[in-house]
Amino acid sequence: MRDTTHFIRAKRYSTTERERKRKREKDAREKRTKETRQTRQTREREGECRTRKMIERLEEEFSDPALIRLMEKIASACTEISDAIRVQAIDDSKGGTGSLSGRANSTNIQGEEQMKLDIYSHDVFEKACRESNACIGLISEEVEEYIDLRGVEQGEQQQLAPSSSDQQHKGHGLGEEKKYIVAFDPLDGSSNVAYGVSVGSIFSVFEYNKTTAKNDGEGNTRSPIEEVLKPQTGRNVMCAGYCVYGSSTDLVIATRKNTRVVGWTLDPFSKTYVKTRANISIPMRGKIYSINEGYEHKFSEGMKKYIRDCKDSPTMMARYVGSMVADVHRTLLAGGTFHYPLGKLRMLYECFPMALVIEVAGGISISDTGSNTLDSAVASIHERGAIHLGSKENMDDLKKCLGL
Ligand code: AHM
Ligand code: MG
Repeated sequence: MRDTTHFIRAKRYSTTERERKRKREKDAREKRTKETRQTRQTREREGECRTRKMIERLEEEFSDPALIRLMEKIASACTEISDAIRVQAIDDSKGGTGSLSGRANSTNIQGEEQMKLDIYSHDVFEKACRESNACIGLISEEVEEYIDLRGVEQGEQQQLAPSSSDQQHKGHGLGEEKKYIVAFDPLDGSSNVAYGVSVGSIFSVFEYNKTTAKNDGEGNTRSPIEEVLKPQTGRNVMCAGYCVYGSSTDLVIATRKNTRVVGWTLDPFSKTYVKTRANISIPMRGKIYSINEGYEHKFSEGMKKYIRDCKDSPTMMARYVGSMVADVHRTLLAGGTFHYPLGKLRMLYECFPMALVIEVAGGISISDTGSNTLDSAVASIHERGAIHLGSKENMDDLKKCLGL
């Protein structure tokens, strides 16, 4: 008889091996499913956390639910922009088609070259403001015309699914009157991104008050854009702020009503803005002056004298990042002065918001002629102006030099 013991043993062995393999695969599959489920649950929990308290203790600063919603949306837009800035070089090095690095091969209304990130940031900001259902119109550095949102009041607004954060606030925009106009520079200093230098977003919020808009003196009602551009426009900014994408992402908001400047720092893990500075006041005197001295030959004699005095002073130092948000943020926290006398910076979404932040924090912001920045009249939405801002005592020194 043929000896089949070896064959049977081999068969038994391979059956056991196959079973083991099958079990190994099943275990791995179950492990993967469990991990995926856990990841999804964690993300969902993080998401809930994000919408539940995207900005810590925001309600201490604002009472209007529409404004709270708008600020939450702006904060989340800033998170998105912050993330995009930090990964764009990585995406680009991998040759991704959706890469956000470099030039967009287009120019904005001021004839300045746009970066892909400028356009991306504008889109993110515009979407956020639209989704807040709180805005009647928008003004952006990257778009020539005023963006009128009145037309979508009934149609598009009804179709927008309210987010979970919307649902927490009663009256999530449906039937609620839209009354805010946001002017923004979605990505200030964007040419610095290529070198890993701090950049930022700046915004100011105007309120369109139908009652005051009616009182134009001639029985007409001013349109939202006329209301934004009426005399002493800067005094109509009800709140303003910026987000600096630096070694940390910091959101700073000034409210005229509360006369308070508050700072939040983004926790990159929970994507929550943690209130880190409850009431910022600018030091009375600082040791830093900040200006692009490369243009000194174009400056007034008074400005040249101020720079000379700073250089002669044993305590003064110069710092200039070349991103307004970063230079103003440092000026706000450390004191001193920031200047752009040549009138490059735009009034509605660069000068006014920074002037409000500095003024509410106890500092001063003026034009070249010494008038308070917020008292300036603005005739068009992209109008530019000269600006000097900073600590009271340093600004007094400057005013003396300028003969004011
Ligand atoms: P941008 O809005 O096109 O980025 O330009 C504004 C920036 C400010 O952030 C900064 O203060 C200024 O331009 C720097 O200009 P300069 O390079 O002339 O010093
Ligand atoms: Mg800018």
